[in-house]
Amino acid sequence: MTSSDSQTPFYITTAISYPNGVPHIGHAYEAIATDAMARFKRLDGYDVFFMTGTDEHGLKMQQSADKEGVTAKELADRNSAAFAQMGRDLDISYDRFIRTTDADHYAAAQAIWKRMEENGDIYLSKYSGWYSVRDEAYYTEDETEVREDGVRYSKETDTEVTWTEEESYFFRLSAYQDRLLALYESQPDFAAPRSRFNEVISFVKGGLEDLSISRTTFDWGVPVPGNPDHVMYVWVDALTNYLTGVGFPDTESEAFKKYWPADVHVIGKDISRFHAIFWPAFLMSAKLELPKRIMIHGFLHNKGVKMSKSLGNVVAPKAWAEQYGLDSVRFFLLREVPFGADGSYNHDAVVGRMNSDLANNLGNLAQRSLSMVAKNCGAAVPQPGAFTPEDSALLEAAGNLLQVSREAYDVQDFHGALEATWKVLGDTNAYFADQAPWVLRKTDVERMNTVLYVTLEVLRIVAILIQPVMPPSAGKLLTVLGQPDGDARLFSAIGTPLVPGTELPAPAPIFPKYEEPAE
Ligand code: ME8
Repeated sequence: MTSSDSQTPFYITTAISYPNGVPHIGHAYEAIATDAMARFKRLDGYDVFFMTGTDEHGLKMQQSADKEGVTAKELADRNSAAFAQMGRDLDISYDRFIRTTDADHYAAAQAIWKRMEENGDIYLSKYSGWYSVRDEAYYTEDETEVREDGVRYSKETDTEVTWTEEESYFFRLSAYQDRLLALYESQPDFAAPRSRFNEVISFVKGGLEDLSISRTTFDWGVPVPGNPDHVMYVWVDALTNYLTGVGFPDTESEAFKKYWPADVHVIGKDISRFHAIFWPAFLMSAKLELPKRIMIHGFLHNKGVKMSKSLGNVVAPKAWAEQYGLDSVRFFLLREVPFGADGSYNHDAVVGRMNSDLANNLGNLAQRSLSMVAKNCGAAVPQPGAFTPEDSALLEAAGNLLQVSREAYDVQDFHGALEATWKVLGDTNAYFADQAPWVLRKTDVERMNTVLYVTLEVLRIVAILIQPVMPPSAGKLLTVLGQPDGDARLFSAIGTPLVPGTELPAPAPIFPKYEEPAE
């Protein structure tokens, strides 16, 4: 492995979740996708810093705590622990789990505030408007409507709004419209996918109003520097977590110099405006560099229906992983839904992917080829003869998967990377059936050895490349292919083919078929 000094840094984050409840599959989806991206870059030789965590301030947290009769901090402690536990349950390889109640985060949030103030972008005034506690956001009159139940809602998010008036500090967001549009123009990949980025751009083109960035009606937040009657609007504090994690306000710290600006913030579609409009404006005002990319994923729905507590269809990530196996769930989420689009999960779809893609196309191919090698080749990688055009084409296609996967992961197209990988596996299954090494065993042993060698070599490359998605299962496959932990499993090893004669352990099935539990 190269030393960390010579590795290119890569800083990736998830959104930080509100711990007013426990995590659900939507949170798990974001964590798993971001984890796959982080693992991919680590295996590709980058010095990765991956951060996730919880967003603990704001009125919503305070109100949830009031309902339960606990303090906001008690509620945050309990549920933040549940989010951290979800990370462990799902094999999420984060480097820091940040909490916005961490002491270093208060310092960072106050520091960015002061920088924005020094730049002349913060002023004190009065605010009145329709406030949604659920969204922690104000809406204009025409962004809301009164529905049949007599209650006023945000049209976009269907959450209840109430008329709120308070003294408030404002951020001069209106002054950033042109600079934001220039940013979007010069960096067409600043946010993705394009369709969601376009929504952001048209919103900004429609004109930006100054943003109310402090609250006086409750005190669960970061105090405004110099005016403790105010706490910061939770989104100012929350977005700043991305800076806290890498040492801000110490812009001379090693972590900050190495990892800022972030390479990717992975977030859901409901918070694209906060990340693609407010966040770059705050950073411009604070004279800090902007993140390179905002990757906006879609929402995951249960059988196509929005998850909600009242419908009782919220799935706990841990129970889901226990039912199908964690790696199957991780694979399903990244293979099934193009990242960026909305997706749906249901039992049959998960079982379908498990049984066809994993158990059949991958597991069965590995099991059949490796058992033949165990029986007929002295339990060692066979010595191939000369390669036929079919052999070479397959080996070349497998070798190309590294570049194909890199290009796909660079735009968080996990689905595309896996699709290309399974295309090669499909071709290898067809090749295996066509070459029929079990027949060659009696007619042409050298050719049998070559076919088995080519098959194992494809499996080795595939196993290395799917480690980010299914770390333990891919690891087990590499073990039965005689590839020890460490350098042999890095992407840099892809170009070094299997060495004939390498001893192989007894093959073990890795991707079992899903069996419906007995009634
Ligand atoms: O928005 N499918 O927190 P959060 C997919 N604290 N993703 C989903 C989802 C679903 N059904 N439901 C939620 C917040 N998410 C803020 C973020 S960042 C500085 C502050 C995603 O707990 C959602 O889009 O409501 C967001 O990216 C993340 O889960 C946390 O959502």
